Amino acid sequence: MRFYISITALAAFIQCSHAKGPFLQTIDATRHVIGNNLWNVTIGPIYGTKLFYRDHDLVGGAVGHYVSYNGAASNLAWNSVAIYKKTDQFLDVVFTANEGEFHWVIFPELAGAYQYFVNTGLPVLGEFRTLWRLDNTTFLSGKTNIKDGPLPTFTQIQNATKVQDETWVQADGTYITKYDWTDFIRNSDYYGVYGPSFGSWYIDVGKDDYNGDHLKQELMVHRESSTGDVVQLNMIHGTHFQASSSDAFPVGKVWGPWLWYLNDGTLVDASRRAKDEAQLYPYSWFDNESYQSRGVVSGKIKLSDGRPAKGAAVFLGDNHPNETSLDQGRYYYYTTYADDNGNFKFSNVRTASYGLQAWSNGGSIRDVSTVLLINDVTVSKGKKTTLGDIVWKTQGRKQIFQLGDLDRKSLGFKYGGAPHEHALVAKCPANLTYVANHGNTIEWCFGQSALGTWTILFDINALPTNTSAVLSISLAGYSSGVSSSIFLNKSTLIGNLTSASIATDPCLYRSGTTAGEWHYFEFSIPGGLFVKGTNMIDFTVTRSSQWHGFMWDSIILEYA
Ligand SMILES: *[C@@H]1O[C@H](CO)[C@@H](O)[C@H](O)[C@H]1NC(C)=O
Ligand SMILES: *[C@@H]1O[C@H](CO)[C@@H](O)[C@H](O)[C@H]1NC(C)=O
Ligand SMILES: *[C@@H]1O[C@H](CO)[C@@H](O)[C@H](O)[C@H]1NC(C)=O
Ligand SMILES: *[C@@H]1O[C@H](CO)[C@@H](O)[C@H](O)[C@H]1NC(C)=O
Ligand SMILES: *[C@@H]1O[C@H](CO)[C@@H](O)[C@H](O)[C@H]1NC(C)=O
Ligand SMILES: *[C@@H]1O[C@H](CO)[C@@H](O)[C@H](O)[C@H]1NC(C)=O
Ligand SMILES: *[C@@H]1O[C@H](CO)[C@@H](O)[C@H](O)[C@H]1NC(C)=O
Ligand SMILES: *[C@@H]1O[C@H](CO)[C@@H](O)[C@H](O)[C@H]1NC(C)=O
Ligand SMILES: CC(=O)N[C@H]1CO[C@H](CO)[C@@H](O)[C@@H]1O
Repeated sequence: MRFYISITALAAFIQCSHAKGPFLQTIDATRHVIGNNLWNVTIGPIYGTKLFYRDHDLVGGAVGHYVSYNGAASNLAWNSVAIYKKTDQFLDVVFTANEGEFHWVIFPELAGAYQYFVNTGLPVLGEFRTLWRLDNTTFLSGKTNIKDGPLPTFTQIQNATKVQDETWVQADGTYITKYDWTDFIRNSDYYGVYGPSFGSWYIDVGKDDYNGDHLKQELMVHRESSTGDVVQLNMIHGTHFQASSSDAFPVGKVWGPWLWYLNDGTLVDASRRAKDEAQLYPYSWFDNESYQSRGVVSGKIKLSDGRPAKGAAVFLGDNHPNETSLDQGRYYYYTTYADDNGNFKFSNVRTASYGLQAWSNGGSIRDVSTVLLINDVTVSKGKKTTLGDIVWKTQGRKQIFQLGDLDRKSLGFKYGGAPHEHALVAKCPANLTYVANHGNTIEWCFGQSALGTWTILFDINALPTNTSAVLSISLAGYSSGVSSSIFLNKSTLIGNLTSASIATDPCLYRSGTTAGEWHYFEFSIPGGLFVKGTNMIDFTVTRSSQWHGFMWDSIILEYA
């Protein structure tokens, strides 16, 4: 027996002095080294530096790892460091700040670590992130689900002229902006930065901790413009493309665990790892009762006119919501799409009561402008909540014309959904004429910004006895400073879209091309104003602001 005990004691000694396996090593009161045989990082009062992996320092002269909120105004300062949990499988090391606990979960064979944050005292905030600022000679390129390539260099930025927030124009007229490295976070399977020999990635399978809905976008990676660092961002609560997103979080809200993963820089390996992680979610090793307590929600949605809610966007969010689905962010959020028959299913939903919403995502229900809301959807641990057949009441009006699909996106219009590029809206014309129900939607541009008039011509061959109508305007996004007036047949003002009366989001001027914050308006048109034959609706921009304006989703005219 003595023999075995001394072996164990010797093993423990080796673990401390030579750092075999997952370890926490204290250098002094404010400096600790964590890692395993494959990697280690030295974490100071705020920053993690000296990130060694395969004998190479991946942080070098860059700032390193930290956690911060509200536009980098506040970096979390670690008050204490401790081993939170040690099992046969892993070591969970916790760094505690006034705002909460940041955990690193280290497995022996894993290059990288799982990370999670438990809120204890975060203020009301919009932006909350963890990040790596890494060595810019090791990492050269960025990768999101929609963009892969070299980051702009520090020299290119310094040699260009700043035109707005993190945006520069180069001598050849092309732009550099960090916002080109934006993606829809719920579509992301893995993203990060890489070079010829090393890659650093974030793989967040769960995503229910993020704020917002299907169209939640975030900045993923970029070049730090004042230092040249390569930045790998983890915006776990963000505001970059939203009108508002200020939230007060319950104590105990947990973000993560997500995986921060190191490799040799190959994308196939990172992609394979992401697929493997998806099979493991929710992580069985994460011993947290609320995290493990999950159920299933399913149902079948049919429109009140009998059509199945084919492909509808379905969202499980705040119960009795007082914010838009994109703005919600206090708790946990789930997104999916209905199938061809209107069936939907959410798996692995945390136990709670939710508000379920559904809206058109185009296709065969592209004309439906109403939003389904069902409150008090209760999810219980290990149970299936079956909502059965749900009837979604449509607006039930007779259509005169529709331009674009109702899907909260600019897709189908010129530049709609194009690769990120700053100032694309400046290529849309000042004046434009579109023939409803005839023209290809590509003749309409995704955004209206310049002073001028965009006209829709539409024919009415037989006037009904009552020509009262409703003009519905759905905007995929809006950046303030641009106002317009809407006229019928040149003479009758039927409404206006006025800056300051519409909540603004930065999407259009931050190289967004698909969506920002969704807005929906209905304008009544009294009877007796249409003529038999050709009529017209004009959108006349009366006030403009460069690169700002309206990003279109759909325009629908219907008899009331
Ligand atoms: C961290 O890794 C480096 C490089 O492999 C190594 O020299 C160093 O001893 C490691 N630190 C600890 C505490 O294990
Ligand atoms: C890396 O950062 C340094 C400053 O720390 C800068 O001089 C250099 O140009 C940067 N490299 C790139 C490729 O941006
Ligand atoms: C810097 O800008 C000048 C023109 O203003 C251009 O000729 C030169 O190639 C640029 N240099 C770099 C490194 O981009
Ligand atoms: C588990 O989650 C609950 C509620 O989200 C939280 O209060 C608690 O601190 C968490 N425990 C751990 C170990 O993270
Ligand atoms: C919605 O309600 C929550 C909780 O009552 C509150 O904190 C939040 O400010 C409200 N949001 C809006 C936009 O009123
Ligand atoms: C747009 O049309 C108006 C009215 O016809 C005209 O005054 C203006 O010059 C046009 N703008 C452009 C850029 O063509
Ligand atoms: C025409 O329809 C509108 C909307 O349904 C209604 O408010 C209005 O009273 C009707 N007018 C006449 C003359 O029937
Ligand atoms: C916009 O229309 C509303 C009513 O429809 C009106 O009260 C407001 O004065 C208008 N604003 C502008 C700038 O035309
Ligand atoms: C009420 C109204 O303004 N009607 C006009 C609609 O547009 C046509 C064509 O320009 C005119 O002929 C109508 O007078």
